[in-house]
Amino acid sequence: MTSFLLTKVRYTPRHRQRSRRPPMSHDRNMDTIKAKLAQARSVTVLTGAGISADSGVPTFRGADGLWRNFRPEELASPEAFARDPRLVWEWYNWRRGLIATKRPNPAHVALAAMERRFEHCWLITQNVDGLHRAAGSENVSEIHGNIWRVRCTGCGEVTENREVPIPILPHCGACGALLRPHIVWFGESLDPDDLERSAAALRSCQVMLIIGTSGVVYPAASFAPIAKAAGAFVVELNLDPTPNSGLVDLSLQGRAKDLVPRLLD
Ligand code: BV8
Ligand code: ZN
Repeated sequence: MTSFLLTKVRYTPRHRQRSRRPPMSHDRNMDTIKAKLAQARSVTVLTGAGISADSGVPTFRGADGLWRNFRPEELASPEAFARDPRLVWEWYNWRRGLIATKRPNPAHVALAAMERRFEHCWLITQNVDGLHRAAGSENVSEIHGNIWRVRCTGCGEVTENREVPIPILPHCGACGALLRPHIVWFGESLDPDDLERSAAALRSCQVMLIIGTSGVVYPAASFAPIAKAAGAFVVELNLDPTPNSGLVDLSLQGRAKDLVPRLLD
């Protein structure tokens, strides 16, 4: 019944907007982006939680971003960990349990393929879920860390840990001190090498793709202007408009899993 109705609706101009068929400008914009990519030797990509939403990973600012009514910023901070490390570890344990069941979606997979298609292609992600590497991307800067790594608060040793569940309040095998997630928390600086590598990729690309990020967390939120100032053609692919939408060359609204693979066909 529904599908028939839709088919019918598709052909009356007044209802066209509601039909799933993207507006003509959408296709024309997609062709423009593909033409820019066809001329590019170096492409830089910035991703956020939106690219993993189609894999079922909650975003930060979406309705599903809250945990026990705590805003992520309240838990992802050194102050929160000092105040109540058990609570913070319970939150990360919950996210690890959730992410462990998730797989890369067509957007992650398309970006891994894109890496092989360009002379230079660097992917800067704000996500700690590890899904880009799981999809086969290698040229990746995980600027906010990775949820499958832990760091000792005593000797600083960083180790891979994929235990689900992880014992709440895990301790270091070497020195016995408390372990913390090897993740960049609010108020903490990013790894200087990651910043260096990201800046080089932003300054040397002909095309920058910004995918699935609300563009409110710094320094990642300052990356698009850097690429733009260096002459790159900057494209935003996002479900909703963002503060970036006004400064990029082209902003397409839609789901990453639908839009990103189309860049390669
Ligand atoms: C620092 C790890 C030095 C934790 C994270 C300048 C101005 C103002 C504030 C600051 C500033 N400089 C520094 C700050 C402070 C702070 C900051 O930016 N605060 C914000 C809130 C204003 N920055 C820092 O503290 C950084 N450190 O700068 O150190 C310093 C320190 C103090 C003061 C000066 C300098 C460290 C920031 C890193 C924090 N750690 N993550 C963890 O994951 O557990 S940030 C975390 O939040 C994520 O990694 C990500 O970066 C951010 C969430 O944003 P998004 O990923 O974009 O997700 P969001 O849900 O918001 O949006 C999703 C988007 O996707 C939406 O637009 C939606 O429409 C779209 N979408 C949804 N579904 C889909 C989709 N799109 C496509 N397809 C779909 N299916
Ligand atoms: Zn230790």
